[in-house]
Amino acid sequence: MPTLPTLPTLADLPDTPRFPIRAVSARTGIPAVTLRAWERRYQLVAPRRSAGNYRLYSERDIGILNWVKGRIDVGVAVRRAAAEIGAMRRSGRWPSVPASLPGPAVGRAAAPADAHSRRLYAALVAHAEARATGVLRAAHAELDPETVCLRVLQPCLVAIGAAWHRGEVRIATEHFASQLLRGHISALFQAEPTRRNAARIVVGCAPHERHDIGALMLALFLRRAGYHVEFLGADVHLADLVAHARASRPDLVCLSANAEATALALAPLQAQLDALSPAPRFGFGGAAFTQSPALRAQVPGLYLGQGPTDALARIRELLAT
Ligand code: B12
Repeated sequence: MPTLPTLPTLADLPDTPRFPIRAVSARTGIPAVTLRAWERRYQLVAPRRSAGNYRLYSERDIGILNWVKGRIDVGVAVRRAAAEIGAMRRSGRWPSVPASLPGPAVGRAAAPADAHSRRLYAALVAHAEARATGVLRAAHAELDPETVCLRVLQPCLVAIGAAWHRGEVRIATEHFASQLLRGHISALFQAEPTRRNAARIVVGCAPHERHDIGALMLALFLRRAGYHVEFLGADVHLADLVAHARASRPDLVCLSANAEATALALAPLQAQLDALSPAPRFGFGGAAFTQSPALRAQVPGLYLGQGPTDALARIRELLAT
């Protein structure tokens, strides 16, 4: 008699913490608030935490939640389904993976970030706003916000800039795309809770610098990492910033520059901040400093690295001391 292939069980699914609660909610159809309540009441799964203390679920966690949802859908009470899965786990007899379970192990594979980025680009150059927001929604269902920013939005903006430079898209198209994506990141930033008792960071752009999307991404990453972040946007006036720092006493001021001229305008700031008591630290970054490393030595202060991920690591060290 031919041997039947063994069905994979939930224990065969990878247990690496990867997915934020929003992605889990999209993949299971269980609202985030219910996921948190089930965790408290029934300890169905124990998601680990990101550096910013956000829940991260594994493929196996999603499998368990889908299994429980399947039981509820056929009329079993959640408490009972939780007890069933608990007993199976303890005995080591895990249920098999439901054939309909989405995810990389079984069923439809997730679209990689660059596929989302390409779809987003196509929607934006066609000025198809609803399609673009649909792509953003799909990307967030699969990826954490940091990955969406760095691997979906940033490459899309760079591609739009290059197409504008080659004369393939209009200025109006570049403006439409950058405004839509800026608005999207701004909404993510505002949806994050502000933390009153955390270290305070002010983020903005150098004088006359209008490219503020990179700085906004940095502000989002820092807020998600638990800092108290104030975002001032483009073209910050330095004397006014110093007056604001005197009154609001931030621990750190972070400014971004995209071009050499705006980067050099930052040179006097460190000395002006040093005159305050307490004196905030000053960090800078942005495309100008990435493209021209020699500029870093011309601006007193701390170069925070090429992107928000490097900056976050440096800021953690800086503010811990
Ligand atoms: C959108 C856009 C605009 C918008 C900006 C809208 C806004 N609110 O930001 C508008 C229309 C205003 C604009 C204006 C101009 N733009 Co423009 N613009 C762009 C475009 C298409 C996207 C920029 C962007 O958001 N990129 C995505 C972000 C996420 O990338 P980023 O800024 O580099 O940020 C990343 C890192 O640098 C870093 N980072 C950024 N800030 C900080 C800060 C810290 C502390 C740290 C640690 C890290 C960090 O982290 C980010 C994430 O990785 C780019 C194309 C491109 N290649 O980027 C052109 C581009 C930057 N623009 C360009 C130009 C020439 C201009 C103008 C001079 C055009 C003009 N003649 O008017 C003006 C300049 C205005 C000014 N004074 O600043 C050129 C710059 C060429 C150069 N290297 O000098 C580019 C590259 C287009 C091109 N291919 O030629 N622009």
